[in-house]
Amino acid sequence: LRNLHQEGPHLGNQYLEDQALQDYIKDFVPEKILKTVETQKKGLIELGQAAAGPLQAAADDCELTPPRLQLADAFGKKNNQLAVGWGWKEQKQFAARFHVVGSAYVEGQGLEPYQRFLQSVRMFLYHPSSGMFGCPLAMTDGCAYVLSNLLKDPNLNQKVRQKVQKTFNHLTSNDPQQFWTSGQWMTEKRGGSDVGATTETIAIQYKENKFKLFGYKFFTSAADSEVTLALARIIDPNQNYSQDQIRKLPISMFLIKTHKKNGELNGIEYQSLKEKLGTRQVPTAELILNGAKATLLSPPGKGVKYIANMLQTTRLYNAATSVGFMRRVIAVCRDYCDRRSVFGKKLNNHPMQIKLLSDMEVTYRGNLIFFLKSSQLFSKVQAGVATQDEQNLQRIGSPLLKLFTAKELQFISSEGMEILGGIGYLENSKLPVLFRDGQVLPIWEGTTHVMAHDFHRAITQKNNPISSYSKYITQILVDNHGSRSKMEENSRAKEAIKITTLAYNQLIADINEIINNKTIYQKKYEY
Ligand code: MFK
Ligand code: FAD
Repeated sequence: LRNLHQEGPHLGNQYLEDQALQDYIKDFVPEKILKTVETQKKGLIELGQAAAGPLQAAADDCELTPPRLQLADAFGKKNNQLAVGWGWKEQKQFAARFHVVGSAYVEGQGLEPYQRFLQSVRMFLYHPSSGMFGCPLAMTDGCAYVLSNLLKDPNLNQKVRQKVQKTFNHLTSNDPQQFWTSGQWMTEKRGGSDVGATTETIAIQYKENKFKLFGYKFFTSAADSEVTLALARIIDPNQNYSQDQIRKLPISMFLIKTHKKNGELNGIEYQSLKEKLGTRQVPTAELILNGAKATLLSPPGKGVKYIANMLQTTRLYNAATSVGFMRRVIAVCRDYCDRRSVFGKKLNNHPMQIKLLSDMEVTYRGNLIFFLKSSQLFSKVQAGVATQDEQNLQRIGSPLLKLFTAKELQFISSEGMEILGGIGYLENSKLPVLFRDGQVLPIWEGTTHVMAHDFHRAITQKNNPISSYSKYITQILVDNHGSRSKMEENSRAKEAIKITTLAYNQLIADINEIINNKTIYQKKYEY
């Protein structure tokens, strides 16, 4: 009896096993380019294989060896050390070697309109085996995107340009020794959604474009990053301000290098690491800025507008994580149902189980199409080849994609655990990690309600916004129909088209409700 056991699910090549992904991306990228990106060294096929093997092993270590903070040594000497495990360090090396961030910025190969799109597929494959290293990568890419836009400005101060260029090169490097990550320090003790009202960090100038920052950042994920973008209010040190007056000063955006040349922290003191439901692999710290030297990057008072480019990028990563997690849960569940027999037949022959798996697959496919379409629009915007209409659609679609994919994941990650029965509830089935980590996706990078308001902000800025938005949805459906002839043979795929259509119609209705009644988003999709 001791040797009896159930056959556990197997994880195969996460690119080659995903037929829906392979079918859909053909609609976005010319065949020749796709073939190259699939088969080249460190390409999609190799990444799909790593995600099922060595990368997952490093992710397991990230979970088993969470970061630790040591504020002082045994003798009481302050040392402010943040220690991370082998898996976390390995993830950083891997991300550089597999060009997870850098591939979005390759120039001169004529691939620019597809570059961000193909990089999105990379991050989609990477995230479920990343041990949440996808979090620092999101902010790294977000920072790189902000810096790349600054570099386009011919009037950028020469010294600042050099700093920006050097940092950009590190953030996008494919060399593990050169690769840096970035943080995003916005949230403070009084909150994270309404940063315009809650930011209390102040900045005092000491040289041209150079400031010292003082404040308390309440949530700083990837506290081990080499650089960060941070928000603060510039004050005149010769003036006396009340707290209320400070809160009314405009916000600016700064770049901070977290360590000095001698390895000491740059005016930064860690206070504690957060104890979290999930994302326990990620060092999320509370920290004090006590004279951290920083470079002003935005025009004074334009901090929120300038950091918004970071938000656009991180929200795409958020969606990649949500949809990537959906796919991973489904891969585990489908394989398990192919192996496990109950009441005289395989699980995948029980009608109720088929129905549930189909619902999950259909949800995944709808979200995948939405994600790919949004990535394509972002790709065109970044490459500077998007029409005005496409730019509008990208801006409008970004908050919707983030809120929609994160919410839909919760259904799949919960049902997925039940599909494996009691085993699905066990830590080493790995489904609880996805369940816990996935629960943060609707909250950080802007909650669902904040995304609904952002959508409203975007749509009211555009001319004739509703028709533009409807066109966006229609386009997603039309793209889906592009693969229809292939899909029609398959009844599950037919159902996918039907239900995806229903879901998007419902989404339009929700959006109309937001616009007309100024109410907030509520989930009510009737599948
Ligand atoms: C693994 C998965 C990847 C994710 C990893 C993430 C790890 C990190 C986790 C974090 O959570 S980091 C912190 C994230 N914080 C947020 O997402 C903040 C959420 N709150 C918002 O997004 C609020 O809407 C916002 C702070 C932007 C509101 O601030 P304001 O000051 O009330 O903004 P306002 O006045 O509406 O807009 C200021 C300017 O920015 C406007 O431009 P103009 O000056 O030209 O008029 C806006 O149009 C522009 N703007 C605002 N949101 C924008 C935007 N532009 C483009 N895109 C947007 N989303
Ligand atoms: P609040 O803004 O107080 O929101 C509370 C509730 O009010 C929510 O339900 C929200 O939806 C709702 N609400 C807010 N505004 C409205 C509105 N206008 N209409 C209707 N409802 C509304 N921040 C960083 O800056 N850097 C980081 O690295 C970082 N890492 C994080 C890591 C983790 C694990 C977590 C959980 C958070 C992290 N954050 C980080 C903070 C995160 O961005 C914020 O928690 C998030 O943006 C929400 O802000 P809040 O917590 O202040 O909630």
